[in-house]
Amino acid sequence: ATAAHNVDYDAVIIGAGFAGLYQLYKLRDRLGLNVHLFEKGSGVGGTWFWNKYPGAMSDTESPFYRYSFDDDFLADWDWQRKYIDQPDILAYLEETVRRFDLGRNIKLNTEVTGMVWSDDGHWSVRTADGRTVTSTYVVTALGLLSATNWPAIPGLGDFKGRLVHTAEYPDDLDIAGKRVGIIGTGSTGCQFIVASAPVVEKLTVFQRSPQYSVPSGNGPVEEGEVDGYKARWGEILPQIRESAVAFGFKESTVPTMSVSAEERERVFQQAWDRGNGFYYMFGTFCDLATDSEANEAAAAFIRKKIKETVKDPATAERLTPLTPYAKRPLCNHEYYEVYNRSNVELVSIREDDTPIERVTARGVLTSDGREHALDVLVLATGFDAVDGNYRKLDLWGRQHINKHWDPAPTSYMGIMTAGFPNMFMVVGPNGPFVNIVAGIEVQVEFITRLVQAAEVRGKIVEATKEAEDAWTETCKTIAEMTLFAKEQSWIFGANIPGKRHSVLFYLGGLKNYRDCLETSVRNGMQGFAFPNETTVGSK
Ligand code: FAD
Ligand code: NA7
Repeated sequence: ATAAHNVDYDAVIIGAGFAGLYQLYKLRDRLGLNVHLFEKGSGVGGTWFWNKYPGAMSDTESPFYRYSFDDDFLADWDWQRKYIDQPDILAYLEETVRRFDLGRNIKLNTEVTGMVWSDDGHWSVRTADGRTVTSTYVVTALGLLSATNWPAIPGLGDFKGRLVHTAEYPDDLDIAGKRVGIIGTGSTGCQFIVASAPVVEKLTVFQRSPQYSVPSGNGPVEEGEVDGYKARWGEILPQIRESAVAFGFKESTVPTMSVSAEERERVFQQAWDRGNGFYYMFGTFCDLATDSEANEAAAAFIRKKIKETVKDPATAERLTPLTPYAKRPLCNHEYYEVYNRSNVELVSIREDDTPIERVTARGVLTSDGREHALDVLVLATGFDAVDGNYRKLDLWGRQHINKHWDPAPTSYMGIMTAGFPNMFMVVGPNGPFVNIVAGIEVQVEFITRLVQAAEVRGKIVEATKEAEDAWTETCKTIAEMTLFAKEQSWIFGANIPGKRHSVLFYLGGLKNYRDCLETSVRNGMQGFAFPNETTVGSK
């Protein structure tokens, strides 16, 4: 294709994770565009390049945490365990690059620092090395859990041991035989805790909020299991796209309180034995995320398990959440069991317990005057989720992104935001809350259609403000129907001090999300404007 307005590229993509790599393939090999991808890391893989901490893995089961767009790739790539570990996911994404020859259009070690839209129809994209390139379209595949949250804990700089964040985990750190402390017990913290406890001399867990974690059911795949999946892709893949959370199981349609207490117990126990957090939350009954009584029944079952599992009653009590079960559901192999080990200590740093006073040269000082001596301090304090990486950019559409997204980030279907023409977001604000790879594929495929439409309709496309406002309202309405909205977590940006609690996801499920996209397509890309359309051919 010939680039418009004498630009360097038809499309620039930012980010080489699942989203950016697939988008590169689509725009280059399916639309035949001249595409260039910038990645700030020294390798591809995104999340799976950066998060190299012990225990890092997906909690989407192995068969469903992969691309589905290429039949040969689906047939060729095997897996050994129920969940894929970080090194294997990274190897898979590196193989994606090799297999589709993507490397020749990827520039690593190159951070994009700013972007400016020009109303003559192109973006100027500035990189940290001081260079600027121009492009008709830009796809921001910046990642939704990618902007590291470094907490403002006093004294972090004084620590003389090794201080690391799980999301920027170094290659050269060996924790074996060391005294390790960890702050944060989210999905990441729990994975690190389970993996590190058996190898370190002592593990001190600084817990602000206790977590609900159900068993993962991880382990080696059974004989013939992988081949069984491979024989059934034809039915599995459509099922995922027709489901709500896209985790490869059929969501329950049974209300929790419509069955007897014994039946509830049986269903929760069956899910506990099967494993997987999303299955426990969405495969057991249909209303755990929306009905308080149902949610409490599921939470009470987990609390009972904690009490049965953890031998020291005081530790069990500190590990037991009393809040609703309404954060991203977690699963681990033997999480609560870890606290029965003699080399693991749980320190509750809740305000009314023994909060951290400061980090010292030797370790962590808590409000009871104890200094917990450490060789390594690990921060598993999460991310400035979804819009975090956007706000770091000097990003100008018709106005600056921070002004446009004040007080909260918005979008039309998670893909475009009004006033930022030709900028397409993958997993942008108010995209679907699902198994992310499945969500990414759907969005990338839609973005490809939008670009294709723009190519024949004047090379400029933009979400309309009306469509964006309506989508924002839809996301808000759905979110308010759920219990998730009442909990403080990254799903609502509530984990970052000073960040406003706002809706960051479309919680209506993948099937309904796809229906919205399809409706737009059927109505000639409804919700998007092509301002140059009437002048096509006159240039
Ligand atoms: P990312 O993989 O985050 O890639 C974004 C890339 O953009 C990064 O490489 C980053 O360096 C680059 N980048 C950002 N800004 C710039 C810039 N300005 N210039 C240049 N490059 C830039 N999801 C699930 O569905 N299931 C799971 O089990 C699951 N497990 C997870 C476990 C962990 C520990 C984490 C952190 C996340 C997990 N996720 C999971 C979410 C995961 O992020 C997504 O599944 C998926 O990997 C996101 O891919 P992406 O391409 O959208 O973003
Ligand atoms: P999360 O889920 O945001 O968890 C972060 C954890 O760190 C959580 O336990 C927080 O406690 C804790 N935290 C955050 N800031 C602080 C400070 N300042 N002091 C003490 N403790 C703190 O991030 P994850 O990386 O675990 O997971 C994010 C997603 O990535 C996950 O859902 C997967 O999809 C992959 P809090 O609960 O806020 O009290």
